Amino acid sequence: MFTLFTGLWQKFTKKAEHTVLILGLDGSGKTSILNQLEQLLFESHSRSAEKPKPALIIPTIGQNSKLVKTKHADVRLLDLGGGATIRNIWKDYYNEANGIIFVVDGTNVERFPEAIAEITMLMHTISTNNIPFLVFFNKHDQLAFIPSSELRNHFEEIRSTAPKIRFQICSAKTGEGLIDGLSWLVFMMEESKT
Ligand SMILES: Nc1nc2c(ncn2[C@@H]2O[C@H](COP(=O)(O)OP(=O)(O)OP(=O)(O)O)[C@@H](O)[C@H]2O)c(=O)[nH]1
Ligand SMILES: [Mg+2]
Repeated sequence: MFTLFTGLWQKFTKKAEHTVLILGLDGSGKTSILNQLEQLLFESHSRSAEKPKPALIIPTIGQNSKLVKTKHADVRLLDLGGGATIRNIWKDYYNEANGIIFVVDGTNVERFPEAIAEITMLMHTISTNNIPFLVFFNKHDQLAFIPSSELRNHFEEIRSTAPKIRFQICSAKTGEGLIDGLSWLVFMMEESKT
């Protein structure tokens, strides 16, 4: 009886855990975003404890994984390498995904077509009708960042193909936009659960 009760109690009180894949071309800033999010959420949860040391950022071969705690859910963030030859591992993780973050380097207009091609392929492979899809336009702190009206022109077609999609300008360097984007994603993942 006691076990049954504690089991039920845990079921109703335990926070949900979601898995989010962080995808995007090499050099777009996925690992930097992962580290900055960890830092920002760590600061908001434990002010007194020692801060984690920022990791040395090198191109990712394979994956980096971190569990971050938000108010409503725990989120396992999986940052997968974006190099052209590593991208074929992405599909091995699609089944685990409750949400997708796709990172675009907002300063690199020459690579927008490549990013759009990867997003289109992703949308054909996984059901983005159910899975919320957050596009981070990263590196807003840089002068070379493409104006938002121009970004919209390039990526508008993608926005119209997925119902649960959000475009978010951000900077992994300053932290701008990261929590807003992640909060939206958690909200959408919680909503899809019910
Ligand atoms: N100024 C600026 N630089 C950034 C930002 N985000 C990432 N960078 C830089 O961009 C470079 C690539 O960043 P990474 O985080 O390694 O990119 P990645 O997407 O993980 O790359 P891969 O692991 O190769 O797929 C690094 O030199 C970062 O310091 C940002 O918001 N602003
Ligand atoms: Mg990386």
